[in-house]
Amino acid sequence: MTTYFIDGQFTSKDSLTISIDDRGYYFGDGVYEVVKVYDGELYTAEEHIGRLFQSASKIKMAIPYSEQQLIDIAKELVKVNEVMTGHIYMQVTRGASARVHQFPEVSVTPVVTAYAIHNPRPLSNIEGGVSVKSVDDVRWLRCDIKSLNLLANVLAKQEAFEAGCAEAIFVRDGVVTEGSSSNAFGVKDGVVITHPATNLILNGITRQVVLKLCKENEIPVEERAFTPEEMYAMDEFFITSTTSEITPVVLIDEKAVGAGTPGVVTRRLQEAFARQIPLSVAGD
Ligand code: DCS
Repeated sequence: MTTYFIDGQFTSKDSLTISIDDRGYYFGDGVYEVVKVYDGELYTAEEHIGRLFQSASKIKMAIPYSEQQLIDIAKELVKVNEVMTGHIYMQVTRGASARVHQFPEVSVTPVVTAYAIHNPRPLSNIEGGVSVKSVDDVRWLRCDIKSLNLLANVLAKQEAFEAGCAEAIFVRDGVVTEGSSSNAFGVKDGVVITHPATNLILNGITRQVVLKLCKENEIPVEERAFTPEEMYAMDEFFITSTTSEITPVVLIDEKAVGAGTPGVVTRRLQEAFARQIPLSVAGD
């Protein structure tokens, strides 16, 4: 039986209870993280938990644990659930309190919930690439916060799925921002181009890893806004996230990207990425 973490306790899914008054349930009033597990070890856990605290602080919520305590909880979940390749899901809501919009009394403690789940690397997408669909970015203006409020992302992903695509690519005011649950990158004439880390995107941990790998491999990068027209004319395109890693995009709005197959810069970055995750899963 899978062991979950809620409110200070490790427990089975069947015996855990969540209050109907939880503000995550009423308002999506909380923040979350997804941390990858490779070879039974957390990958870039400090960065993810650091971002969880930043997200919480941006919504004026105090997490009732230290960063190290949350990392220890995540490690324990990986261990007791014997997850080798998978991920941790962790969320913090502002707690349970009768439904009024303003914050509850300070005595109401935020609720931390987490679980570990087996989830293989999406190797067929990583190898063969995916199709994406551009969708209007109707999200709020604080996309830098990894908030539980994901309705616009859910609707965009559904629209993409219904069109037979793996991901929706958001476009706001004539600019490509990011995916519904990923960051978006183009490659033109050997230069990697991605939206800068402003309030309009989530500064993905995988995005940051990719920018570091570009630097190490002397691949030039431009962090700048680009238009959908530029996107269609890219030689290569790829999306990144904790679970999808570096996934090539071969079709955008039914138009082939470059030659319609994953590009050379994307492949170089995938290889560099695979080299810095535990060896036993690099070919998993
Ligand atoms: N942009 C958005 C809107 C996201 O939701 C995510 C991750 C990313 C970018 C990529 O960030 P990371 O590289 O830090 O993962 N979304 C998580 C999710 O909801 N499931 O998996 C990852």
